[in-house]
Amino acid sequence: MTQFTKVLFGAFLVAPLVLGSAAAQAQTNGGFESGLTGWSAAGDVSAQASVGGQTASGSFMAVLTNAAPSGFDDATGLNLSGTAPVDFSFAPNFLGLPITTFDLSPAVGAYEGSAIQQSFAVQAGDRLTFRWNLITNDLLNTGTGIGGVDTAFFVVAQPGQPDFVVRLGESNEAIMAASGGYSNTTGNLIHSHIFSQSGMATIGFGIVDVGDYAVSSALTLDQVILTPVPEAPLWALMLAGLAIVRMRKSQNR
Ligand SMILES: [Ca+2]
Ligand SMILES: [Ca+2]
Ligand SMILES: [Ca+2]
Repeated sequence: MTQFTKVLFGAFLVAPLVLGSAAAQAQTNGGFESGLTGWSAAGDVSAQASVGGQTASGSFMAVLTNAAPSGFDDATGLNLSGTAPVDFSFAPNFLGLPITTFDLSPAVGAYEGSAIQQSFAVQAGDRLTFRWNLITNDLLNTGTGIGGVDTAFFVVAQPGQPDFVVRLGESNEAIMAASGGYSNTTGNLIHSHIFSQSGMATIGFGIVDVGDYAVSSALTLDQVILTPVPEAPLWALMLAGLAIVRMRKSQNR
């Protein structure tokens, strides 16, 4: 990777979080039926109909891997875009976060990975749901507790708030059989997040190699849906109005 590419990567990964005050925009293409339109991607990210024997809702889902195009990490064909995962020895930030955020312990660091992110306006109380699946070959350290377990993340960043990082799953939690070059899968799971603050929000998803570069995993994403906070029903507004009128009358006596 050239110095220019390194700088470009760093700028790309940090910029969307810095530009949190950009013009309001709606969440878009959460089903990936328009490919990666509306999303920023780093590393090996592509829209696919299926991977590891798991299929998309609709025609496409996003697939992120930590597999090298050369296939040196375990097998050829697991890198789907031809773009290498981001090497953390070159990239100072990933999803705008320090790499150490993704380390399982100080002794076991994150090595390389891929990510996707999108920014949009939210209201406090809005709910984000998405379908995810961790598909993997990386089961070498099952049961040891540290080292080598690839990890999938979900990140929420909002101006003035600490970044909210969720460890969605680790490769040793994938206990169902997979196919198509992968051994195991967590199966499709749903995650839900409620925004606590109105304004611009950046959401991000990532899959990382931990402990070494070897043995690949994929994170699938689909049905990323923002559901607006329910507005107060009419009767509740009328009751609130009545209460104010009564309060004013009692104050005037
Ligand atoms: Ca879809
Ligand atoms: Ca790798
Ligand atoms: Ca790995």
